[in-house]
Formats: sequence, structure tokens, C-alpha cells
Amino acid sequence: MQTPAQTLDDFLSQIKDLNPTNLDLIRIIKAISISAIDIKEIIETAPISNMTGSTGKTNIHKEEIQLLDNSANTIFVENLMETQLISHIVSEELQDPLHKPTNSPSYFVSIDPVDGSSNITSSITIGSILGIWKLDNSEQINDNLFIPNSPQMIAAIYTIYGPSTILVIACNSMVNAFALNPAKKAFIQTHKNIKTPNECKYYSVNENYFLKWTNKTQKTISFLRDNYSLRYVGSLIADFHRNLLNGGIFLYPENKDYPNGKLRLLYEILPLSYIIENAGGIASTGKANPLTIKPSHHHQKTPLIIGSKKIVTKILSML
Ligand code: AFP
Repeated sequence: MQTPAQTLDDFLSQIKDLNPTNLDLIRIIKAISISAIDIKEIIETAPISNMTGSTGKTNIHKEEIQLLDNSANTIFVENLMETQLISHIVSEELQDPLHKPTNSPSYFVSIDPVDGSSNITSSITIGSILGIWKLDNSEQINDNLFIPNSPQMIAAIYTIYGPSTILVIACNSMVNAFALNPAKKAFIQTHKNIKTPNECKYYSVNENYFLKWTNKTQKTISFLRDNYSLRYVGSLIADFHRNLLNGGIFLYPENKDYPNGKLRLLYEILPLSYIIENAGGIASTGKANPLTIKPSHHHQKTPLIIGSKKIVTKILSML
């Protein structure tokens, strides 16, 4: 008889005793997985429930806030705060961080509620990205900026809302992936302890910026173009997920329009850097490992080069 596939709950009960923090982490992961199912349902019916439009407002990055961004943000914040474990939340959609004192220990969560949200009108794959830090005491938080001073990142998670709803969790030095069985509202494990291939199959970059890049970046991208296949969705999380599973490199270098790149350190770059490292790949800003950067602002941006070890190392040597 075939053994039933492992559910997210099975997985969480297996990691329960691996680390004393895991009991809290499991509650946080559950809050995120429940949120993902709610958000996926909103996305599925978005074209017929007028949820594909813009709120008419812009966020801190001067990008239009989509109705979906707002709803997803509220869902994550409410479910996370309900755990009573989270003292600080930084979100792309919130100008200022949320702060709520908790009994120690407390956790800091960064959220990109809907990554690639402008793609919703064309029904293109989008996702959510979250980073989770443990704070030992409130002194670890810089009061003005609500940024962990001595961050201890303990997990990173992303979801994909596409042909399937996918949940990828990096914690306890492993990366595991799950797909949603919508009939049962249960996530089923599809990949155990993911290791990204060392060889590069795809490169992902927006070549429209070619003339706005530095000479070195132009040469580097030309090398990639001559040797690998281009794949670029324009939803970071979709590009990242494809390259994670197949081997590849994603780049968002600085350009004349975006001197620090477009991607945000706390809720895009750090979670994905944490995931790629745990999957045996590499992330860099071009100058440093993002995980070693002490953030100076919660909406800080930085360039990103991320993916399979061999190709990222080669590209860094060319820059
Ligand atoms: P939107 O959320 O505005 O769709 O932006 C998506 C994103 O932040 C990231 O998901 C993409 O990788 C990147 O922007 C695409 O940016 P370009 O259009 O400049 O290539």
C-alpha cells in the first residue's frame, strides 16, 4: 500500500524537537500558510471581483498599491499578530513598521505581501515573501527604525500563486517545498531538502536596462546571453523559484534609473538570500553577502545577484 504523502502538519511535527525555537516557529509558519490559502482564493477570483485594480495610492517606493497588495498585507498582519509572538512587522505596503510589545521571546517579520503584483492583471504568477528573525530582547531593536541590531534570522518563506499554490520554507538548515491540495486546504510536501543545481540553465534579468547599466554589467550580461537561456517573468519569486529548482542566476543590478537596484533588502533580498544559502547557492549585492549587511532603513534597496554557486561565483569575478 502506498504511504500517504507528508502534509505540512506532518513536517512541522517532525521539526518540533529539532530546536527549542521551533515551537514558536511552527505557529508562525501555520499563520503564514493559512494566510497564503486566503490570499490564493482572493487571487483566483480577482478578475471577477474587481480585485485586479489599483487603490489609486502609491507606496513608499512610489509604486502603485494594488487592491490585492492591501488585502494580502492585512491578512498576513492579522494572522501573524494573532500568534502573539510577533513584536515587529515591516511590510512593503506599510510606510512605518508595526510594533506591538509581546512577552519574550519575540519575533520580527518582514513581508512583501504580493511580489510582482502589477502582473495580476495578466494572470501571471505572483507570490509572497517573508523573513523571520528571533529577538532575544527589545534592546536588539533600533527604536527609530525597528530594525534588528543583532539579527538572528531563523526562517524565510515564500509562496507562489500560479498554476499551483506553492509554499517554500527554509528553516533548520533545510529548504522544503509544499503544494496546496485545494480540496483539502492542506499543503503536501513535494520537495525535501532542496539543493539548487550547481550548473546554470537559465539567466534572468531585465535586458531593457542594458544601456543604463555600467560597462562591466553590460559585459557580464553579454556573457550570460552568449551561454545560457534567458527566462524573465518580471515576478521575482517566479524567476527565483524556477532557477532554484533548475539551476540559474537572477540579477537586478544597479542602473541609471535605480542606482541601488529596485529590490528591497528586508522583505525580498534577505529572505531569498537565506533560502538560496540553505539550498547550497549564493546571493550577493555585487559587493557583499546581503546576509552580512546591517540594514540602515526598513525600505532599503540594494542590487542582487542570486542563484547557483558556480555561475554566481563566475559573474562576481567579472564585476
Ligand atoms: P511589481 O510588484 O511592481 O510588479 O514589481 C515586481 C518586482 O519588484 C519584482 O518582483 C520583479 O523581479 C521586478 O520588480 C521587476 O522589475 P522590472 O520591471 O524593473 O524588471
